[in-house]
Amino acid sequence: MNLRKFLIPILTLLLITFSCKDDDLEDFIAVPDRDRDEVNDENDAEIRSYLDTHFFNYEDFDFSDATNPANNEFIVVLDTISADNGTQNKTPLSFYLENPTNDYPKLYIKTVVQDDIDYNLYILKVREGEGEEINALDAAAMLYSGTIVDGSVFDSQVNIESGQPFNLTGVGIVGGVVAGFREGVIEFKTSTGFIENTDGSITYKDHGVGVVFMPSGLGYFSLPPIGSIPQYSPLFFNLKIISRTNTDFDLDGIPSHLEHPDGDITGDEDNSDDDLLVDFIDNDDDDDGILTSDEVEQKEYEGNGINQFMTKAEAQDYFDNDITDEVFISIVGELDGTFTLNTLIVPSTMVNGISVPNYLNSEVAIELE
Ligand SMILES: [Ca+2]
Ligand SMILES: [Ca+2]
Ligand SMILES: [Ca+2]
Ligand SMILES: [Ca+2]
Repeated sequence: MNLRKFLIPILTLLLITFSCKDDDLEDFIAVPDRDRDEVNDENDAEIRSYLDTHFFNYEDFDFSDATNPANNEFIVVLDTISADNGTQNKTPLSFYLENPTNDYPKLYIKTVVQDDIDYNLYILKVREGEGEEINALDAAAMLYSGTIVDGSVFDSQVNIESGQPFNLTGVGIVGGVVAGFREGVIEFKTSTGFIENTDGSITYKDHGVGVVFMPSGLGYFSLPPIGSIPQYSPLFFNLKIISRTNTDFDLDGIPSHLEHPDGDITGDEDNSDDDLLVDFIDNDDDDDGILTSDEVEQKEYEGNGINQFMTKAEAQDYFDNDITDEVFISIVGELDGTFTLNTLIVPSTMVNGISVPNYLNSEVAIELE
């Protein structure tokens, strides 16, 4: 689970730094990081060359009917185009990049800005997924394998039951994932559920399937985890996106993704009181001295309470369009087949003709019972 360990090299570096004598320290510092722009240009060329010379097993996927159950078992396999193995007539990956259509498969570039550099993140989308959209502040569960350009695998998760969902964004000492991974994952949607097979195993259905090709600037750059990733190496992640869950880093009852409506997790736009903490890590968003969790009411309905809704989407739709101040938060399935519906009552007050939640209005400081 190397993705979670990306903080460890930094920690190791600090330990080395602080345990070195002055002479050693000079030696150590004598190898500065390479220039990020220069590395990015090299990495991008390397990825483009890979896309020109490799194909994927597109013949094994039914693009005429993406929800064909047979597609649920599909795993992307990348291979070299070569006369030696009889694949000289295969369509290179770069074909989809250069000939964009509305049909799948798609290969496109997502520009991700980090360290003042516009990085090219290449997204191969075999199937987008039929389930829920994923937010950058969510936790997400997925099957994946991570490889470097020569195809060697440095990390993988092949069994969803054995894995915990990843926080896509790190907060404080809780590590997230590398930026390229997060920005790739949120391009897909989740599964719509699973099928229980006769042998008791589970097959997820209609999940997002694809590959993310990232330059090292969106990966580990000069500090890969100890193991098989060279410094400055582009990374490829082969993904099957299964599910998403809310996070609530500041424990104020408002899911993190509802606290950054503009979607920019690094900007200061989502900081209602303009203090040092953006809303999703601020437990008193309007700085009125009353915790956000005391200005909203968390509600939970079990069993019969949600019988009127057949799906999450129906429940969400109901509360989104409801005239009350009740907001849909989540439906959590239990092992016994029952569900718990979580909502929030968000009292609000009219300000200049607009309804503003009390937890975002420092003029209204009413602590709920
Ligand atoms: Ca929160
Ligand atoms: Ca704040
Ligand atoms: Ca908050
Ligand atoms: Ca408050």
